[in-house]
Amino acid sequence: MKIKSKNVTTKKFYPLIFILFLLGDLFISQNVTAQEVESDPTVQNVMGRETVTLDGQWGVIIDPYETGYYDYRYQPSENGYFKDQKVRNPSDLIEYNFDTGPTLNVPGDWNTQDDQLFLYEGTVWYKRTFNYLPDENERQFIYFGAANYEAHVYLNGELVGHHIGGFTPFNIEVTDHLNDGENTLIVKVDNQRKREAVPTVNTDWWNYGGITRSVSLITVPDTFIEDYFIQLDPESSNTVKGWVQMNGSNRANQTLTIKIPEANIEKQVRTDEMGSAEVEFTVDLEKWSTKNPKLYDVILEMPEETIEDQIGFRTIRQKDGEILLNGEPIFLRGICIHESRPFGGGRANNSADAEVLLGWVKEMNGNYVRLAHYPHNEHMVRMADKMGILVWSEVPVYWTIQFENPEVYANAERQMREMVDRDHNRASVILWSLANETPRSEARFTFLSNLAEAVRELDSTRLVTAALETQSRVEGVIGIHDPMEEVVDVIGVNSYCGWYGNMPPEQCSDLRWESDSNKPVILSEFGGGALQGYHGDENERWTEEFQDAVYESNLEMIDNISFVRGTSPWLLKDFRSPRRLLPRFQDFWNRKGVISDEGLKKKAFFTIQDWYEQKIQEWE
Ligand code: GCB
Repeated sequence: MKIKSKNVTTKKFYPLIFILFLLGDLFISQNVTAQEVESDPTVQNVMGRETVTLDGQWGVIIDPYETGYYDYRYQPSENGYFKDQKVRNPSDLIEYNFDTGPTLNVPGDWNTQDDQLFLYEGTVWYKRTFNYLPDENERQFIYFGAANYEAHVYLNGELVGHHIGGFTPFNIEVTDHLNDGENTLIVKVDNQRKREAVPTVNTDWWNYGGITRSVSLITVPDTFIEDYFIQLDPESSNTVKGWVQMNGSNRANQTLTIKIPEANIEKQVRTDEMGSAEVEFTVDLEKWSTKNPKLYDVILEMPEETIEDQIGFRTIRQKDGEILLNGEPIFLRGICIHESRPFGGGRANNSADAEVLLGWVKEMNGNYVRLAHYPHNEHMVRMADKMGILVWSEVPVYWTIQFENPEVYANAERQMREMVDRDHNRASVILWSLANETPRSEARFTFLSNLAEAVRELDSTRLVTAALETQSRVEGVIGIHDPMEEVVDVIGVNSYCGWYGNMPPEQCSDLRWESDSNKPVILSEFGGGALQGYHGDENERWTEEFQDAVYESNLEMIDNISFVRGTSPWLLKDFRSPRRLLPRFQDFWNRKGVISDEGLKKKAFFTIQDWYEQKIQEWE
């Protein structure tokens, strides 16, 4: 196991604002203002910290022309025009008022909160005030679980941070920006699709906009534990390895104690000049597994701060075509999930949603989920830790993004880093996925190989995968031939026999598969659509019977593929998609769920459940 402590990033914001100030018009005319303002390194385990929630009703302004950001010459305003009215400059716009306008709930997508916003893509400004009395020896960060897609954050009339990427957390240090008493927080959220974005303009899911996950104000001591990575060494099941990263003026030469009381562990580490300390100790812990999702209380203690987390310890490896959980071969009995609420549309964003969604996976006899096609909220992975469900987590490198564009790569890598940083202590997460169904080219190979290298640098305890497309079919034999096989640890393949293409469902079971590689393969997507409650002949599309026939035949086909070590059919629940236009059957829903948008099970749910029961008999 390669241990590398987190890169220590310096806060880039203050110097930039200063440069902006000096360069004035010149800088603005180059239109690089907020694009350069980064958020701070993310604080680990926000759920285990002292926080004040900023969730609830926020005042909003729907601003399709970005009037609060660009003036009439289309020049951006560094601090936005929709300021806290108390600090408004005379030149600022006056034709707005948050307080007499509509409100939206945070966390929440705007599309399902207001009919007029159902198809809206653009800017919405959010505002809320909060009272706070900062303590001199403490530091504060505003934390966003996620905002889709681009966020500019203004506190008391000043731009304090900027973030790109709709599914990963970010936080901004606001210690020097908070007022004693009332504070005004304004966020510009923009979900316009862009060719150079990750994901790009073309996706098969709804572009839900807004502050989709919780917001909170985190308070930490002047020097605090910013992040830690505490996992089992995959090569040695009784060695705990990792690192701790401190942040603050006293981060060097700090002594920190790591305790696992239930295992009588109490180890001290000392930070280096950069505030990092390596962790390594030997201990015989009860292993986390799908049958026994044992979590230990892990406590990190230093004089000013104590943090508690619940961590499971397990190893995950691949060898000779097998996926090995704690050294034992395992078959992943899974399903794909979009981050949609269990009942109805809109984004899921809380622990109750996670419990229902993952509860269905358990009911289906599953032990694994593919969280498609972007990082889901933290409740999902925490719940998966508790329930003993293995997780495939991925970044939205989806279909045809601009592989040759270095900025696109930097964006994808940053999203990958934010995903790994948040979840690197979760036992449930075993697979980091680089991409979904990306077309083969040299540029794509370089892009994905670099992403794989980056993720392995961040975390060498988990496996790397990607969902590839099947590449050939010759005389009834499907071949997996993709240069990415060399790069990933586990090969994911999406294949829609019986749904897309001309082959009728019943013929899928006759297909044979071959793979160039001896790595384990997961059938990461397969299936078909049905309108729940619509019954008929199994040859009639959109009936539950047709969907079920697709499954029956595909599952028989999979039984004949010797190298498959997991399946995640597409998918648990119907989800909103602007690409799904067929009236009556789709009406903007992708109907490939085995559970309807209202949470009702279709026939295929039970077919998969039975097949997974067989897999349990075969593998356990
Ligand atoms: C796929 C994609 C998935 C789509 C699905 C479909 O291959 O990976 O995002 O939603 O097919 O329903 O066509």
